[in-house]
Amino acid sequence: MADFQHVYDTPPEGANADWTIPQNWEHFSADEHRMWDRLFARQSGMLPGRAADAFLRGLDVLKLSKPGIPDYRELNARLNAATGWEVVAVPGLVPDDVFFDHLANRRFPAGNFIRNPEQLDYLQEPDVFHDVFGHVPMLADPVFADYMVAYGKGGLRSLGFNALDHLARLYWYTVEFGLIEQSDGLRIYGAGIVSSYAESIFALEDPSPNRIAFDLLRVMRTEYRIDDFQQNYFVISGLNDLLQVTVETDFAPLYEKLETLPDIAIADILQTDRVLTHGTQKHAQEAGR
Ligand code: HBI
Ligand code: FE
Repeated sequence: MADFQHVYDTPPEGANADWTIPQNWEHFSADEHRMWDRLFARQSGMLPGRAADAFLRGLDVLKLSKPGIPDYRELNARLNAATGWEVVAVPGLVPDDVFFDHLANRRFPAGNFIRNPEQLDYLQEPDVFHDVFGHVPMLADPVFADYMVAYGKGGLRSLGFNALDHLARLYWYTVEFGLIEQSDGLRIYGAGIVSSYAESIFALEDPSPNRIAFDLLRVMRTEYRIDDFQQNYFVISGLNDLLQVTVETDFAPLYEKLETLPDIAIADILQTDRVLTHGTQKHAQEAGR
């Protein structure tokens, strides 16, 4: 985390105790709005046939095709009407407990800055495009919106079990890098994929990664990296499954069991996995990883 520009261990100047700040939409420059439009045009043009139906519906319901960085006063009126959620501006990454508390209360924290042209394809910190284009459309889906609340509540509980790293993997392999099986094929619902041009193609079409059926315990054992494409993608068969498993599971015994089980490396396949596509791991080998 050290090399992030926007990480704070106490609320920065002007921020509230929960790290929120005014979006101050008027402060965005024409260049920053143009950067949003450039990213939006590139992504929205390539997502039909790749993004999950729920994601595409969310883009439409929230009218995110309107040019420029969305003004949360307008965006939240629509989002609130859809699922009771709202987007709140934050300066950057916030502490886990603050983050979970926002999610548990139907508030999605969005980084109040946008990447510069050199960071077009990747930046490690979530900017407003990653957060609002990547995450917010799915929050307009009632089932996914309830999953995110359940996740936030689970996150707060996980802190008491010192089980954050296991729970963070669930977030990583669903909310950030999740795939879903639709009747018309595999689709993307994870924000980290859907906001990335290259990874949207890699995750669905490249022969390199493994694509494995989602299993809660298996995912919570699986390590991840934040600086490269994933080598394992986990596939749910429906948003309801994700919500059910999160709401119905008693995580306390799960955390105890996880303590006795070894982690799984990022590209490994287990005998018990239901493998949808067995990857070549070409991407990993080429890069000498
Ligand atoms: N803070 N603003 C912000 N956005 C995130 O996505 C975020 C965060 N803090 C912690 C965090 N994500 C992850 O550790 C989650 O797995 C909890
Ligand atoms: Fe994210």
